[in-house]
Amino acid sequence: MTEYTPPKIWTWNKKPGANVAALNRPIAGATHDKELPVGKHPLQLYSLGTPNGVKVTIMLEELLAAGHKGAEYDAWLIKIGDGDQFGSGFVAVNPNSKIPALLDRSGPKPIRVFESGAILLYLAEKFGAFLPKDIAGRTEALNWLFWQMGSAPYVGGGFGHFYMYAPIKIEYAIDRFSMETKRQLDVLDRRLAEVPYLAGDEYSIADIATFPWYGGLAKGWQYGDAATFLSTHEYKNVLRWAEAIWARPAAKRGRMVNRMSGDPSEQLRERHDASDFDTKTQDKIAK
Ligand SMILES: N[C@@H](CCC(=O)N[C@@H](CS)C(=O)NCC(=O)O)C(=O)O
Repeated sequence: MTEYTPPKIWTWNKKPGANVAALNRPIAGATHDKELPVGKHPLQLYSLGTPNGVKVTIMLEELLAAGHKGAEYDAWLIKIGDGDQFGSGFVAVNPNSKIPALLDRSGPKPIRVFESGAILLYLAEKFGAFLPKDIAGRTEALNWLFWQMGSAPYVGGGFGHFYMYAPIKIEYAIDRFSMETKRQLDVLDRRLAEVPYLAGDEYSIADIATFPWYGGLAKGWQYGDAATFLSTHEYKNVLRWAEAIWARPAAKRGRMVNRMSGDPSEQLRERHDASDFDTKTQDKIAK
């Protein structure tokens, strides 16, 4: 374990390479002036194909597949590695400078929505879809939605960070967050042994929020060999549920939007029209 004695007062070490991620700062707000682009559709999404971003694009694709034409959207790419999240236009939509962020321009005044869970709930309420109508079902869906929002940072900021991204491997940190990630997978596995979907019989925003994180982890999509390291094959009910969601065409389309890595045929960097899936993926653009 690396020995470190914290000083009495923490100070920001701005030396190149001193911070874990060069873009991280201990202060909020914009670093530069930059307006956001606006497309033709009512909903403008500013995002990236990470698990938090994919929650929203799966939801939008599910809404469109279910016939909600008002869910047509432009998905713009926010390159967080380049600092796009600190542009003034983006910060006006999300003062927390993180993707995903949504602007609904369908009404008299644009409505901004940030935090992926808030975006899912906003869209579910706006279109009356993917959220059970009865109070018990709705509450159970929200229980799992909020569970996901509170739990995933231990997986991403904890396990994923220390297992994959941190410049040094710290056994204490990897151990602590592996333990917690496996505990969370077991929470899900036990719930999914009782019911097909998190809220019960109905596929809902609770599943849409949870799939890109825990479904992706179980399927081996995240953090190198993390699925082997965490023995995710043990979580049979999570895997069964993940396959049921992955069988949905809207889930496959949603995972392609704003994607910057993986197979070029599965990367649709920006989405402005339903036909873009057939004509604008990276493999087609390269031709
Ligand atoms: N709680 C937020 C988390 C969003 C989040 O962490 N976004 C990451 C990408 S997955 C991000 O934009 N990071 C950029 C940064 O931290 O500067 C949500 O669910 O919307």
